[in-house]
Amino acid sequence: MALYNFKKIMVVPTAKDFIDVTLSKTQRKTPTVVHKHYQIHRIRHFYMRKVKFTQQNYHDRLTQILADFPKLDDIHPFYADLMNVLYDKDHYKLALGQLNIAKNLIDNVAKDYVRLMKYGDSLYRCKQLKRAALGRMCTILKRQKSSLEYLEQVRQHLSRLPSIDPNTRTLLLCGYPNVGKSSFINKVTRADVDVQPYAFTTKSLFVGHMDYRYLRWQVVDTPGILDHPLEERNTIEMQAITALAHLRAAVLYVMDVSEQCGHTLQEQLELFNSIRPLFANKPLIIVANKCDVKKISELSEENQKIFADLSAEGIPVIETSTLTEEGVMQVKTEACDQLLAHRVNTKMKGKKVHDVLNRLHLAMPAKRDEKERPPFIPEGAMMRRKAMEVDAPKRKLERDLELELGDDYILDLQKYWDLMNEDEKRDKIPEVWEGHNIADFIDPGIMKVSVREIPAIRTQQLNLCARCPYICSANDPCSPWWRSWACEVHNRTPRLAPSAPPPSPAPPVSVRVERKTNTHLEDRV
Ligand SMILES: Nc1nc2c(ncn2[C@@H]2O[C@H](COP(=O)(O)OP(=O)(O)OP(=O)(O)O)[C@@H](O)[C@H]2O)c(=O)[nH]1
Ligand SMILES: [Mg+2]
Repeated sequence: MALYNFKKIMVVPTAKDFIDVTLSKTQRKTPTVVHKHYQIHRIRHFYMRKVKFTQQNYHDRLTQILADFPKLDDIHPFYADLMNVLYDKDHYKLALGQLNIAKNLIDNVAKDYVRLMKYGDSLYRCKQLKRAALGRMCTILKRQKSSLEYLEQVRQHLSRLPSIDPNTRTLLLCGYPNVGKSSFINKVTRADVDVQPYAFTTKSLFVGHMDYRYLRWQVVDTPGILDHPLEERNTIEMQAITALAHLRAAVLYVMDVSEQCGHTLQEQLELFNSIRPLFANKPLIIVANKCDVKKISELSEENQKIFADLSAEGIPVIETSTLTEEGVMQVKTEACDQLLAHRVNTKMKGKKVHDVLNRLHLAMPAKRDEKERPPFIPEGAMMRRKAMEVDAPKRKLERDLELELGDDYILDLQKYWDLMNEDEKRDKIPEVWEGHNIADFIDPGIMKVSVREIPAIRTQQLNLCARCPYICSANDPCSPWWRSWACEVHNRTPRLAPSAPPPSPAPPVSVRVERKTNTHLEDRV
């Protein structure tokens, strides 16, 4: 399948760059030293080589440019017409023709000067002939300045054209500007076409791809078309017309039922009728868009008749809204099914179908005899199948438990722990803080201390503080106790620093901390 992808065309250099690059290459890649006392044939050969080398470089590069650009007669008519609309066929052909002429002229100049050089009788004369030859080649190329610039612009534009395959299954969106064509393509494909609330947002063709029935489909979004004679259509509109004329696609004619696009339904119908010849032999669907704003049933009788007439002609009218996605998938399936059926029909009418049908044979085996021939299934497979059929009790999942217990459910993942010793599953895991096991510092009787006991415990603590060898910190009310306790533990004589502030009455500390420390102390003292 020929895919039209024009991204591979090589950059076309400007005339100046072309000349600079070629001359520099000649200088770099041909010998540079020659002496007048060399034999004359050696001198002639030295300069001939330079002329031939330069000519060959020009020739190769020009040939490549000519080969890279698509020939309008060879490519699909859709692309040929599109290029005519975008770049003007005559201008394009002229530019390529000019380059071809330049190539031949350069070849002839080189041939002439090489011939003349055979008669060169001195180094000076040969050198002058070489200079003249290269000079003339460069002049020929300089004259192609505008052609080269034009072709470079065409190349840049071509490389940005969407890669539309004219032979594949295609859905083509068309209609007045601002009716919601781009919104539709964005919904059914992964394309990201600009959508704006003004006309002619889309100025060129866009393509998106989607899947339907395990097949790849391309959806082409076209710029809006206005209703005026063909001659008055601008380049933007002509791209849509070209696509309509050449792509064998299912056409989705999008109409704006709400008339928010700025064109009445009557105008949209007139455009439909004026471009109708382009829909010939193509599946056609009317997409009545923006039904979230206004439905067909809410229209005036006159406008409703427009859609009724179209339906009566056998053209499916489907109400859609790309905003709420209503009807969008219906349009997609309807259009794809219609196009598939149409393509099969066209193929059946063609000559090729007989060649294919001759090769096909649909076997309809008849019953030979009454003998029973059951399928052979290996024993191993039967066993496995049986094993699968047995109704093994389903494992109860956490989700089932959750549903069963409702609010009483507590997630317990510990029961799934895979330990060497099953009994250890429910063991408490020590909580470690800064290298200490917190359980070592918790008094089992802590919870038994009542709030009324707190002042007594506090007094006890203060007494201990008096014996503390460390300076108390006012910001850290617990520290006196800890320090005293440290003294107790280490059997050290408590000492009060002279600068230590007298222990203040109970600072505002959390009850929890107080309880913990004091009861602990009681046990130890
Ligand atoms: N309410 C409503 N607005 C829509 C719907 N579809 C498109 N629009 C709006 O119509 C405006 C034009 O939508 P586009 O998708 O850019 O229309 P278009 O036909 O591609 O326009 P051009 O590119 O200018 O030809 C945008 O403001 C959209 O938001 C629809 O189903 N309902
Ligand atoms: Mg658009």
